[in-house]
Amino acid sequence: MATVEIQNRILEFPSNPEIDSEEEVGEWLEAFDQVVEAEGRQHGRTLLSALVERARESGVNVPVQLNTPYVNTIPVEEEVPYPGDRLLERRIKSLIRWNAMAMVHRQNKKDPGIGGHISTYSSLATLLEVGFNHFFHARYGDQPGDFIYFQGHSSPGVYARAYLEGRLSEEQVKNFRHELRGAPALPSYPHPWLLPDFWHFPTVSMGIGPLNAIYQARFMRYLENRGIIPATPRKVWAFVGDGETDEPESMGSLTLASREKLDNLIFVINCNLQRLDGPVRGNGKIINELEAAFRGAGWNVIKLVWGSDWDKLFARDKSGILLKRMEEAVDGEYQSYKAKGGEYIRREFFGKYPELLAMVADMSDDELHRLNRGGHDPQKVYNAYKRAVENKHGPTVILAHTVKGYGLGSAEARNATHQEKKLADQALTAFRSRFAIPIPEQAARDGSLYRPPDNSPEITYLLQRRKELPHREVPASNFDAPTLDHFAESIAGSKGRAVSTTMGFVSMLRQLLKDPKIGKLIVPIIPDEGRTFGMESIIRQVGIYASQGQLYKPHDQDMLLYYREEKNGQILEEGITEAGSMASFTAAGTAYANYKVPMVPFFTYYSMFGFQRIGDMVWAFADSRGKGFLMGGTAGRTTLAGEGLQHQDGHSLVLSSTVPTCHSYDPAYVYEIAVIVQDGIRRMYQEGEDRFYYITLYNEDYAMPEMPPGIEEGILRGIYQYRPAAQGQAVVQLFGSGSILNEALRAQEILANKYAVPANVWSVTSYNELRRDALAVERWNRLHPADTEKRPHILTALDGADGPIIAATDFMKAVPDQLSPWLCNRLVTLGTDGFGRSDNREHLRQHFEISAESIAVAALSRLARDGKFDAQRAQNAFQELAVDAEKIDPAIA
Ligand SMILES: Cc1ncc(C[n+]2csc(CCOP(=O)(O)OP(=O)(O)O)c2C)c(N)n1
Ligand SMILES: [Mg+2]
Repeated sequence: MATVEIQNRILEFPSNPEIDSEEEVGEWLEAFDQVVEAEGRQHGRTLLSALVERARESGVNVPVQLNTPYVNTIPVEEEVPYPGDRLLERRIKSLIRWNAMAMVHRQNKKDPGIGGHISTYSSLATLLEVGFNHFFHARYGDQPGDFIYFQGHSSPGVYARAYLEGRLSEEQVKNFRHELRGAPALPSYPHPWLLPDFWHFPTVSMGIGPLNAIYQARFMRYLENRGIIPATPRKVWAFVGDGETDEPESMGSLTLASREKLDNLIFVINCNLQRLDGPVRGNGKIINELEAAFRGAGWNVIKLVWGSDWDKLFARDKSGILLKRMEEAVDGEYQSYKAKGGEYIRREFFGKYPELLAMVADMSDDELHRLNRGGHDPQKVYNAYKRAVENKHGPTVILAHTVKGYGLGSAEARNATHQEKKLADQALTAFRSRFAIPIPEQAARDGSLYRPPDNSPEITYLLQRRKELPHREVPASNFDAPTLDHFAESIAGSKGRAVSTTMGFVSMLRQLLKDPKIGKLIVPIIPDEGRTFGMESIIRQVGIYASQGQLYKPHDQDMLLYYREEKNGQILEEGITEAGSMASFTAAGTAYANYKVPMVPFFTYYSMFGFQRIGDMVWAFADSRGKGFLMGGTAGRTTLAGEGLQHQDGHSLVLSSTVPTCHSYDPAYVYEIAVIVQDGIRRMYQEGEDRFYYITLYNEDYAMPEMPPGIEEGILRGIYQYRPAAQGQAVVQLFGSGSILNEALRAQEILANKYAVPANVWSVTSYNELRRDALAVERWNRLHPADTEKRPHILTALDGADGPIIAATDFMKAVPDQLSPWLCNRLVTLGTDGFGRSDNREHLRQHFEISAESIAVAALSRLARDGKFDAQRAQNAFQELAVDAEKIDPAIA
């Protein structure tokens, strides 16, 4: 049998007696052991890699091994010494630990139930402190510094450090979670909305931080490759909980990071083995599970399992029994060892094998309990970070083994530790002694804060090590928004040609990309939907961003609109991931603050797969004070025909209305979009307003009219009269939005021609803007009863326009109903409540009762009820206009 074949057989059938020669294997192993002994582990690794490579070349099917032994990736002999003052850093860390704990404790004593977390930070302290003291940069030359995505629940520790640095005042710290008392205070978690010069990234909704961090690192490369910012050694650090990795968002985009070779990205996973309720993987090992997942996804994995205390035990272990025991024990047991102390560890861990027990015979129970885990050992952490920062082959993840509730005495490693908010008096004094906090016993019991004097060695060192932390800063705007003249083509209308608002928008985007001033700042983002929206020409115009350029000849290269990928391409074509696209939108929409470049993102997607799928990320975007345009394509439950209920969106406008800084518009004509986009760019980037836009785009083709004069303000505020009654004083008002405005216009004709009922037609571009205005006015009136009452815009806009209002929309009735409090019983709403169908537009609009005929009969019906039209004639109209009055309610169909 050929050698290759034998090897293959061994791998496939390792227990085949015919070929499984123990002796032969033994010889190979012995030879290998000798090499490692004589030349070191690194040499062993090199040899083995070469052998594997050779085997692959010879066609040997080498099994993939994703897990390494349950020890540190960096062997002790490869470590470099710690560069800092360990003792002083430990003092500082102790003070931060104390203040973090005290901040939460005292607040809960004062205000039970106000909440807060002490055990997440207690596990993370060393991991953060080594970063703060030795790795995180405030800036690189004139460029901003590193980005840190903190675990949201560790915020007390981040605050406590800033307090020692003097960046936060004692008053702020004392008002942790008490922001509404007229004094400087601190919000619970990282919220740029609430503390804009401190926090960059809202991370407390789990999974969003790691996902956004990946796309942030990618966006940094995008800006560099496009020549918008210079390349720097800047890093994105994401601190992630081990329980947090359960979230699909945390793990869903790992391959993007390796594919893009993001060596500017470092994940630190705080493997304290616990989440909120209990162990993360009680029956297994979260570190090994994550190692395999990250390595499989192509990341550089650094396991940081054991602290230096274990090194001497490893040195004593000649047979490998210690590693064997470590491999055997599962996380549930590792948790118990810390929860139950030294005697238990001796009995349950070391006691399993006499040889192992003998190894620790000279150690006290207390020493066994204190055998440190990797994530609590600055020396090990420093070395892991150093490797990560120096790695040039892609992203790195550090899997750091820690203890949840570290140092909290009876709360350490307990299942309930996450919910611990207060410590008993005894635990507080024990904490004070363990970490040597120089305050009187009573002060300890009260959870008093402690900051040494400015000239103390601790504060001096702290400030010396780090002049300034990365903090959020927004430069003054020097952005000149293009005026409406730049949108001339969009305003001129389509000259009778039938086009969709989507097509109109794409042309507008093409023009914006050509703008000499802001063209390069535009970031078009699409999730594999470019062709759906007719964006091929944009792909040709500015190219798709591809960090490696285009390594292949596209098959359509000889065509005008070929698939063009370029290293400095401008489009972010994200593939089928709305979450990933939203993360890019977030990186781009906050670049004005993070990179000091006012990028203007347009994320165009299937509106159905937006807010309802990634709403939490949109919320975080708003918290981040993000700017830009979300363009909801294929909008409308009846306008997107043929696709059925999973595609047809009739509710994204309801969902978008819930986000405070999101301004939602449902335009019917391209000139409306032009006015909204122009003003949006001006307000967000020139005026510096914290807002962003959601604009629906439809795929129905119709002639786009030229913009009538004097309606810009109406478009922006949400309503303008588009076509008054041709003859006579209107007795009914028809509201239409988006593509359904055309149905309202047709209804106007039916009513005039068949029933001699004059009606005005209004384009309602935003019910939500009108509602927000009315709410603000109403609030002012409520608060100022002695002043002259103000009127909401919706009422002044309708001055002189009498009769019932029939509001028809391709969205749910809840959208126009937002105006009910002010339009009272004048309002009749027609919308698309219920599941969609796969039929064509005509049938869908009949089904949902928003067709022109349905609008016309709704008007007659309402006029009849008001005594303004003959009731029987109204009833007959249903038959005349073929509207089935007895069909099933679409809301429940
Ligand atoms: C999306 C989301 N779901 C649930 C929570 C509630 N929550 C807060 S902390 C936590 C447990 C965190 O465990 P882990 O990620 O391991 O972090 P640790 O505190 O252990 O460091 C949970 C479930 C949340 N913040 N976000
Ligand atoms: Mg955890």
